[in-house]
Amino acid sequence: MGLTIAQKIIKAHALSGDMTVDSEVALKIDQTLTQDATGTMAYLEFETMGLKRVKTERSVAYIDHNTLQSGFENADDHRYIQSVCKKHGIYFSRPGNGICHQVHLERFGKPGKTLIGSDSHTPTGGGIGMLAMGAGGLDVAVAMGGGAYYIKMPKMYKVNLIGKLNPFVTAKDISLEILRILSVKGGVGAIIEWGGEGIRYLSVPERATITNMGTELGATTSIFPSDEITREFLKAQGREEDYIPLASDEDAQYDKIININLNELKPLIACPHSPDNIVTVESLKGTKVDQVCIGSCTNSSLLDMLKVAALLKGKTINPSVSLSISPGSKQVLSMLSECGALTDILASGARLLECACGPCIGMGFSPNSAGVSLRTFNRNFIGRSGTADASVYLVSPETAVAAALTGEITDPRLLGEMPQVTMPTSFKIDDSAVIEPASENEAESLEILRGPNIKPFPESLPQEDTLTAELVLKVGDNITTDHIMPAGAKILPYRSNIPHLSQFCFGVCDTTFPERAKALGKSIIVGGSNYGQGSSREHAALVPMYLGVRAVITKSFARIHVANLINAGIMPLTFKNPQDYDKLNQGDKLTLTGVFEGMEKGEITLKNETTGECYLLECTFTDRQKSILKAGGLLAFTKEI
Ligand code: MIC
Ligand code: SF4
Repeated sequence: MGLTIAQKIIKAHALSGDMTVDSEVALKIDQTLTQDATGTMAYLEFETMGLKRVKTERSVAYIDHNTLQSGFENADDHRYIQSVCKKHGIYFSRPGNGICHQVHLERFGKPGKTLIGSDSHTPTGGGIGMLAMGAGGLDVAVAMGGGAYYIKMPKMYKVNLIGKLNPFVTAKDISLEILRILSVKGGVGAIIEWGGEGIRYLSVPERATITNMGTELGATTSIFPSDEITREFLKAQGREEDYIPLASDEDAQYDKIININLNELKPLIACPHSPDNIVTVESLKGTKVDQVCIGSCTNSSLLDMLKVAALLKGKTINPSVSLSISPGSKQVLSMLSECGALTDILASGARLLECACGPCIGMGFSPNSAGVSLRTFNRNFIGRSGTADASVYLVSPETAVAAALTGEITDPRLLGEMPQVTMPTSFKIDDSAVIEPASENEAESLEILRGPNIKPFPESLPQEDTLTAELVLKVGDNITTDHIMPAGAKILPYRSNIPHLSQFCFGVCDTTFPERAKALGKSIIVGGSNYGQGSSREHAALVPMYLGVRAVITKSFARIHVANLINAGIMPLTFKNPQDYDKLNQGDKLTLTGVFEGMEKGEITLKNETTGECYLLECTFTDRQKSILKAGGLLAFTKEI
């Protein structure tokens, strides 16, 4: 039987396991990336493993999230990460050099290689034909140390693009269309391969917009073939030697095939507060807009910015709109500046922000109260922008410009003729903001620079055979890691200080949670389906662990979060009968008995001591996962072996 692109890469990197759907496969990881908001913790974890050098082909640490530096905390973390990089063989991308996914695509990504990153949008690398996946920081630390990355073998989905996009309809609209079709749960347990004649018209950055937002489908990753377009991009980046061709076999089998007719696609928009809440832009015509943000790892490439500049050229933005532009990298910004496009952007009245995540993660530029913000980003979860009552919509750069010019949601096709914009045949290469690691000899004497905000890794506890604990919090469906562990300018500086961070846990749902959980000592959380979707932040597991959460029982989990829970020693369990969710109430006293035997059987009984009822819970842990839970988390387990 023929293989899909992802199956070929998995086969070439499998250290153990087989490719039957749902069985565990251990993968050799060629490259890793971290960003600063998850990186400090990942490097603290790497340090506890006691290794001298990373064992990957290329590991890069990016500083792009916590660049506001309104106190010493972020600057200290950056200095810490830089010193770890120098000593342990990691490349360090300085603040200002750009957003991890954009820079990685430009300078380091290679078709056919495996990449894991401590950021959920790592699948951006799929745009260049990499098998690129988001993971918790600890999994990235293990991979840096040469350890395998374990995945449940995903199903294979194929999306065929038919025809060609019309002017003002973009790769972002393709991302929104697939979200409309599949929803934020529709990609769970699957890898999405993109193909069909329509991909011939999509450049690597446009492909990367699509693989980037595949994360919002809950997919393990998304991937494009590596073809002549990939070669041209790599050549333009001065690294044609990194090119290899990669395609699926003619007779490859897919579990699902979806066709999207590009000729019929219209500009789309994701409404508050979920990326799959999709309608056409024209249906919201006339909605007043306060703020427009262009950038983020989804839409900050040179191509995106050149289109924005061409559409803004000679025009002035509407007086009621505040427009921000964050180019994805130093390469993008300097090329914009050299060709004069930056001047067109600035002359329109836009505000230039640095090459970083910025408003996407609530790091400044929060909307006004009850404001309407149109963003070219990938997530519009409630509160993420930093303004609790803001309405955030997700759109393409073209739709963003149309709103910035008119002051209201406007179909970009009304802007007239789309100016011709093409990608350059050679990019400006300047890697001076990437600091190389020291040689092994030199590294010996280097010191790690730690600031006072870095607190020790919290202690985790082994799972016991009987767990009696209170149901401390009951939440609904599609709870994101932004609900569990919010981010934003006020909280992000404390990512390496779990005790401080814990005060904000579940703040969006229930501000009394941290205090109540701490007072109980041991507790259980109950959730609906797709619990833990969104960001890869392991803090959404480490903080509950610190607060004494021992198990999370849901209708279903998102992939990265379930791995993070196990790594933190928290038991993720699912209802055998989803209706039992309705029978549990916050405050109920719960008991799990025969946990170890249950782990073997794949079924554990939950007794509700408050009502006297019993329910069956499912758990499909691999032997490795059972040992991790019994040891009290991955770090404890790694120390044991
Ligand atoms: C996000 O987009 O939510 C983030 C911030 O990039 C996160 C990582 C984090 O929480 O640090 C992600 O996507 O994994
Ligand atoms: Fe940064 Fe936003 Fe991309 Fe996350 S989604 S990596 S915060 S730009």
